[in-house]
Amino acid sequence: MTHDNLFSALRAAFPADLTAVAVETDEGLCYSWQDLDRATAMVANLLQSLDLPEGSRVAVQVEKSVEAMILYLATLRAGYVFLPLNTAYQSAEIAYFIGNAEPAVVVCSQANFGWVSQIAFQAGTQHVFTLNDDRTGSLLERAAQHSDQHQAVPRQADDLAAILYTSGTTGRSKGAMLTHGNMLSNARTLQAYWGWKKSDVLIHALPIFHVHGLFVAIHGALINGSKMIWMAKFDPQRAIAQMAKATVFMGVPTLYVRMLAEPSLNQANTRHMRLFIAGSAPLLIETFTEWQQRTGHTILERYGMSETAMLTSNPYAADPRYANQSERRGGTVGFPLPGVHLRVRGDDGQDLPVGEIGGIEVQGPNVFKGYWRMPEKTAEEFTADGYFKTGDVGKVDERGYVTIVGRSKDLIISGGYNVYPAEIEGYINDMQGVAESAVVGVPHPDFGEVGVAVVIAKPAATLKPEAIVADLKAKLANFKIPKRCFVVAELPRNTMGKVQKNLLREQYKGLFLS
Ligand code: MCA
Ligand code: AMP
Repeated sequence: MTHDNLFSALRAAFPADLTAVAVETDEGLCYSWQDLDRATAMVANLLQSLDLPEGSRVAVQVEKSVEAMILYLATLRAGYVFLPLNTAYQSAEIAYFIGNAEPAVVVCSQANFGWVSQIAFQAGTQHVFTLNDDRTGSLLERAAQHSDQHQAVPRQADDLAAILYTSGTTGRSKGAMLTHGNMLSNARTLQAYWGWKKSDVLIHALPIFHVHGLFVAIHGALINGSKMIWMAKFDPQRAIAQMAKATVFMGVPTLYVRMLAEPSLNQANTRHMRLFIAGSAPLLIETFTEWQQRTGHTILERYGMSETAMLTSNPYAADPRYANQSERRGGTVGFPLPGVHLRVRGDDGQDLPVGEIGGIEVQGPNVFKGYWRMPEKTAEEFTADGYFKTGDVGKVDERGYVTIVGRSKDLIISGGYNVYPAEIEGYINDMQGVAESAVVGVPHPDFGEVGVAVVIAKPAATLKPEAIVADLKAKLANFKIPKRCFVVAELPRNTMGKVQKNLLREQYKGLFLS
């Protein structure tokens, strides 16, 4: 059934006038709807010509570009499984993802072809293409030899469309398996809930290797037949300048903090805008309020995960399910989206009454299928009655608004990217002379939260914090590097001998605040 292919649903929403502009880059390059249709057909035909086994993964680590989005859409169109990888990931990280996912196709930049192809071929990948951010590379050269007509490969709602790796508090990263049905249902729900209009124009300013930029933003615009203004890299001044011709903006809180630092952010320059959406990390109430004062717009905060796409949202308009409330309440993530069941449970597994804090569990058509080749991990994260345990801690108030108050998972969210202390500690603990380490998140004015490493040396060993940081930089994505490192004599422990990270967070909480 072709209509269950997510691409087919997005394609069906293209406007009748295919010559209209679908994507305009902030450098002034325009792509029509027809361009998207033809280019995705050519890349889909190229992928299909490779005779890949059913369910093959296409792993992609390339800079943000419209062509990278086309590759994503073409992968859906050809019925394969898209696996996006953050461009900050270095060789050890990429080796793990490729080794674990065993993609049939890998696409990387020309600059990284040497080391990426070596990893890929060792993992059994048969095809490695290049795609650069200036519309060059072997992928496009090869695709140009294929037809610009293509019939989307039939897919069932339950078929895999993408795998998104998300790190774990313990052990290695897990690949969250998202289906065509997961993403299509979420896109349709958000289209209605956020009141998308035919005339909307989205400023696309986020990276396209995570849920926010790849799914929420791209699906949101395409399923509505709306134009996107495409920013290869977020720049606060340029984003504000684009608002005169746009209506919707999506960003992680750091983007809002950075735009607030620009004198050009005012009511006049944002008058054309209809909706500002924030998510991926907690939006400080100060940011929410200041934005309201400066622009007259109330940011709509929503909450989601790689495993579930979007789960809750503040209302855009009156929500009949919640006494027609339309207030976007700062500090909350709003109501469960239509179709999403959300409950808060205590440690004993019992539902908690209104206002009480516990673990957030969710169920809905958007909730993923499980972790790639990890049935035990998947089983651990679901309750017997099929709810997914988010690892977020929160409450629901008497009006139905959900507030996230913390996380039971040991996770730092820095500028919208997830950093797992356990991963960083593992690398530090392997360094010569290190006895033990603890990485904690502390408040940061720009990134919201950043990591700080606290390290103990082995007896008689001398450790230099700069050397530890330099060593980490050589191995890990840059956003994971602790912003400060301290070598100390001991770590605070409870009576069970467990490191008390809450005390470390308290001790270092003022490091970046003036
Ligand atoms: C960059 N740096 C960071 C981060 N980004 N440090 C900590 N956290 C970060 N997020 C550091 C780099 O390591 C580098 O340090 C220096 O900043 C400059 O790097 P550059 O790449 O030039 O930074 P930037 O362009 O200013 O990037 C900041 C950014 C970016 C625009 C806020 O991080 C970003 O686009 N974040 C959005 C992430 C996102 O899309 N998340 C959605 C996940 P040095 O010079 O020392 O090396 S999806 C999700 O969470 C769920 C499902 C949801 O609900 O949406
Ligand atoms: P990821 O693993 O990148 O999918 O990150 C998902 C996590 O981001 C969630 O489990 C939350 O902890 C966090 N998150 C997403 N949106 C929000 C939000 N609006 N407020 C607080 N935390 C959020």
